[in-house]
Amino acid sequence: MILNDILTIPKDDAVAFTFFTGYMAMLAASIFFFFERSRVDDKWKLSLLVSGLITFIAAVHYYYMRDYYVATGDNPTVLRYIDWTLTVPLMCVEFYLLTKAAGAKVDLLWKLILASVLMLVAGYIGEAFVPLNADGSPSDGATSHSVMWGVISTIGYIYILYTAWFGEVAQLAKNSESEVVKTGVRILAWFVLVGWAIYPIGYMCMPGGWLNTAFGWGSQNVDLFYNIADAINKIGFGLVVYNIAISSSKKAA
Ligand SMILES: *C/C=C(C)/C=C/C=C(C)/C=C/C1=C(C)CCCC1(C)C
Repeated sequence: MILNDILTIPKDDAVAFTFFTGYMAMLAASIFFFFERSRVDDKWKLSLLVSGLITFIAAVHYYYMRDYYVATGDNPTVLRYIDWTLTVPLMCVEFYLLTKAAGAKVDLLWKLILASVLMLVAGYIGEAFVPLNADGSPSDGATSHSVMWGVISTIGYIYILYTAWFGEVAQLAKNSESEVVKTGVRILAWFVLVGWAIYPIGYMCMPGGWLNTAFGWGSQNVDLFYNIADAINKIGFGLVVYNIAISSSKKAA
């Protein structure tokens, strides 16, 4: 059944294309991070393991989301948010591990995780429970529902953004003795500012969303944006951490 569906992907289905390439890229990245662990100093091994876990967890979810999408043509919203609920907190762990040597405490990690849970739970309610008519078109309350939950979600996002740019993470990185950590954390903060901002664009493509009503961007574009953003953020984020680890490892020099 699945084989049959794969063979019948329409040539012009960009969303299906990003699901397939996204899956393979996540898997390849995981293998890369797991193998490269042996090349970095011991203190970096956990960071690389977490990078590999982020892309591996995503790969498993892409495997299912891909087939779900090809079989139904619908947004795999539940799988998407399960994936994010596991991977975004792990990205918070990366920030914590990088700034730990400069004095980061576990409560920094918990604050970041709480903010990401707020961001994701609100986003999930906004997407999964948007009021629709029987034919899938947005019903009366759809726009206000998605705007309200989108705004609540953005509060969590802004908290993380603030922490990475000006708050505790930024301060700790500034005090770090390592130049590599300083610039690395700054690059990760750019990922949070630019790469993560792609997700709300996808969110606004759902029925009743601004890009959907104003520009007619169909709801399949939700996944197009999410897939592109995931590739940039999960693999890119991991590569930055990898670069920090390799550059500051004596072994690799
Ligand atoms: C690997 C997955 C990542 C880095 C996912 C990040 C997701 C976001 C930054 C989502 C943000 C959202 C908003 C800021 C408002 C609208 C709802 C969301 C959940 C799409």
